[in-house]
Amino acid sequence: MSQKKTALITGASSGIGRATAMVLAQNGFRIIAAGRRVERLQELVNQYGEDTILPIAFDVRDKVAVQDAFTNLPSDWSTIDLLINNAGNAHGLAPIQSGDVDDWDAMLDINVKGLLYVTKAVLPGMVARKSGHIINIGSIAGKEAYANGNVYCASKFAVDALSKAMRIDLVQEGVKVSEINPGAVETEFSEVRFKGDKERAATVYKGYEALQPEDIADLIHFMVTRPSRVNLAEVLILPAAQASATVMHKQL
Ligand code: NDP
Ligand code: 8X3
Repeated sequence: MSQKKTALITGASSGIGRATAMVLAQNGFRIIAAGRRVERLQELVNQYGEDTILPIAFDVRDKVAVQDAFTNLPSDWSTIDLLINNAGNAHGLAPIQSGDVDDWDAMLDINVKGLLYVTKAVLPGMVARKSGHIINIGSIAGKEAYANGNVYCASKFAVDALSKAMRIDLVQEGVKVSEINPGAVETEFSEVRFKGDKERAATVYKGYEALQPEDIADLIHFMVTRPSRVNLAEVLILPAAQASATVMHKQL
């Protein structure tokens, strides 16, 4: 049995999740890398080896597929020490009166219900062992609503509420719950939000230095390597040029 800690990272095929998989793999963790794009997950296996990366594919919206993926984990990967609930995206940026209900469904189903399904599958082992750490990736959008952000903000406010509530419920079970709330991070996030419009996505990160996914990965590595008595419960991490959800010092 491996002495290394095992981290399950959702959304490991891109952006923050992928960078976190890489930083933790480089620092002695084994990673269960989850996402839908298996070819992206396979790249991690090619880079770090199959003893270090186990790719698993499921859509977090599919609660049966999520549960099956965990039930069918190889036995030497079934002890999960660290869960990073990262999979998520914004879909669209529109006033509530003209929002697309399919976009609303996607954001609530992925960012909120998907996080719950994965957590539900992983928690029994952590509770039985009285040990574990869950890190939820929220957002500054879960702290401040902004124009046209409506349902995405609501989904991240829900992540904020769930993180606080999970911390309360799980404190007596020996499971730590932490939340990271990033400002603007340059990933595929805006490409997804603007449905593949790369030009529009690029404007989000123009005129200032956005956070890079590695900045969040480094923070996660710091958080998970503190002494067991320490829980960095909630961290707001912004680009130096960002002061709030909407105040950005841009030099265009
Ligand atoms: P990316 O678009 O680069 O990555 C999103 C990840 O989520 C991908 O790996 C994607 O994998 C996965 N994902 C999306 N939908 C599903 C699904 N239905 N089932 C399984 N996996 C899914 O964006 P980021 O890295 O920026 O986003 C990661 C998290 O960080 C999100 O929760 C986001 O809300 C949050 N965040 C991002 C910020 C930013 O400015 N970028 C700021 C604050 C928070 P695949 O498509 O392969 O399934
Ligand atoms: C992503 C950051 O400000 O675009 O959560 O909502 S923001």
